[in-house]
Amino acid sequence: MVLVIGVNGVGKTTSVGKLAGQLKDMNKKVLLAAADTFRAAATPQLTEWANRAGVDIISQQEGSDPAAVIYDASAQPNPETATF
Ligand SMILES: Nc1nc2c(ncn2[C@@H]2O[C@H](COP(=O)(O)OP(=O)(O)O)[C@@H](O)[C@H]2O)c(=O)[nH]1
Ligand SMILES: [Mg+2]
Repeated sequence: MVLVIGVNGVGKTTSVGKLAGQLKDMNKKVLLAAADTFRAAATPQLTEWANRAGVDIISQQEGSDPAAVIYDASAQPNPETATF
């Protein structure tokens, strides 16, 4: 599991998108968890990166509990999918 934390605008989402693509190229099974439920459009932005990289993403609606998103993602059946 990779947890990405940082202040607004430092490039977290971009870096996560790039990492997801690289890990996918390494034949890793990647699952993104969109736990920034606070900032407007954060989830659609990460979803676009997931689509570009061709990896799965778990998200909930804006304003939901970030911990619930992480819980959902960590509860996925295949432990190899646990890359955030
Ligand atoms: N020059 C440059 N810009 C970047 C880089 N990574 C992200 N950005 C830009 O910085 C802005 C914020 O990036 P974002 O990934 O949304 O940041 P987040 O708020 O931490 O998720 C966007 O306009 C990105 O295109 C980088 O490595 N170099
Ligand atoms: Mg972001």
